[in-house]
Amino acid sequence: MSRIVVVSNRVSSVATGTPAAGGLAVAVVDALQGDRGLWVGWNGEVRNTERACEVEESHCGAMSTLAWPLSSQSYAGFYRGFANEVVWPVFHGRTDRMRFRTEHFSAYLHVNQMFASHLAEHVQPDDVIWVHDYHFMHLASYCRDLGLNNQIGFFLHIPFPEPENLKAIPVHNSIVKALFKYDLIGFQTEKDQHALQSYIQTDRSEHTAFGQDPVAHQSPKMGVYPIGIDCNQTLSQVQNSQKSSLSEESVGQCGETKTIISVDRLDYTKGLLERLESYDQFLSSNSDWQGRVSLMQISPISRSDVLGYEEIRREVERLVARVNGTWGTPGWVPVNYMNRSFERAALLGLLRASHVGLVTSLCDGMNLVAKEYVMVQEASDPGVLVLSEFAGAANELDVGAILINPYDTVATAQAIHRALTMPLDERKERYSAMLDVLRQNDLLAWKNNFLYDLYACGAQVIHE
Ligand code: ADQ
Repeated sequence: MSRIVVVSNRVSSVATGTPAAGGLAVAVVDALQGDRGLWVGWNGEVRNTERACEVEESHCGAMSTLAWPLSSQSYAGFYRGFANEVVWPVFHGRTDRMRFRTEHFSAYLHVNQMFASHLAEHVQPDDVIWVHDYHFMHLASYCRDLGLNNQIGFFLHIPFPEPENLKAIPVHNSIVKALFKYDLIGFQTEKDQHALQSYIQTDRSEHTAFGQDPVAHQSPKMGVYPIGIDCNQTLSQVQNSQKSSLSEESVGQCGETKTIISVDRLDYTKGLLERLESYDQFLSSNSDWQGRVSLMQISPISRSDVLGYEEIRREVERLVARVNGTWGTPGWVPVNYMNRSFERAALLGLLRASHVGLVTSLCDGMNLVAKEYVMVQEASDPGVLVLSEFAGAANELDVGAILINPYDTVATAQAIHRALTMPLDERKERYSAMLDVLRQNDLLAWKNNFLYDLYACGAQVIHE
């Protein structure tokens, strides 16, 4: 029987059972519960050398996992260098943050090639390979070189950049050519798919090197598969959190206080600075809310050794201190700022107990926190989602969220006020419209739609 073989950068959080504070890890764990298959990736360790014998095998439900360490050279070039100092910023529209170095790209290729070799050893001919995210854009290409003829699909969890941004990466041709070796490329939104298609069109019409390459004329199948959440599991997890008193203790310390919650990795794409400025603006223009509202900002530290992340952390800390210093009183802390990871049930409990969910991403593939916030609300008294129009989730949750442009701090402050004062009937109406969407486009739909298309598209293709 054919298995699903999943490739993603990290598998360690599953194997060790530590809570994952990243969308991909959370989604992949939830999506594959109960599936028979294999999950391969980096175990999160960095060693001096890379040896094939260091592959660790373990089990996660019905899935087996295979994970291995990276050498310090691969970690620096592949992970920190090309993946997170080139692809991540450029794909999120931040070409100004790109630091391209040829040796980092070589390390990226090396790691993709190494993953392909591991796959070649472990996959069976009828396995279907599902590759996740921007760390592995060249993986199918190396798999084909090694003679793997399996169907291989790629899902991009982050946005795809507009052609003018993509072209800032000196090796953009190589990236797109490599993507063409997949049978199926999946995106979060139409806009992302359109961005790749317009790159291809522009390139063909300009007759550049890539446009003249025959491979460019055999486009792989592409599709839009907005990632969702496992609605029932999320609800049952939040029921567990109600058994603990964490949410009641932490949210709404005294009866009259309302809580705004924001949960995101400490990353410059999430609009943390803009959010804090907006909250500051809100407190400044709504003095009657001073002492009656608090912002719970949960931001696990992420990629602290990647360029720019220490800087954003310092900036966030400075702004939190400024807002608390300006508005705080002996009995009231305006921003409750935490860097820790939470058990899933506890985190969902905090989301449920908060009156407003505030998502201000400047650019975001989807943003699962927005979906989780809506899913766990109490139907009889739901909170309000204030959502950046630049998060992929806005394409679906526009039916009920208050959409904002996070750069417009005055309008965001007004949206916060509107959310805090929204009448119950309107809150219920908005919540129920969003709930319908979440149930329709849930995690199972995402997985099934992608795999259905992957099985369907590659069956008769023989890769030379
Ligand atoms: P992320 O950028 O990590 O994901 P997001 O989609 O919001 O962003 O997912 C974060 C996940 O981690 C959520 O499930 C959240 O509950 C969890 N989490 C966050 N902070 C946590 C904490 N302190 N403790 C425990 N859990 C925490 C990437 C892309 C997104 C895309 C996802 C999925 O950047 O755009 O939506 O992948 O495709």
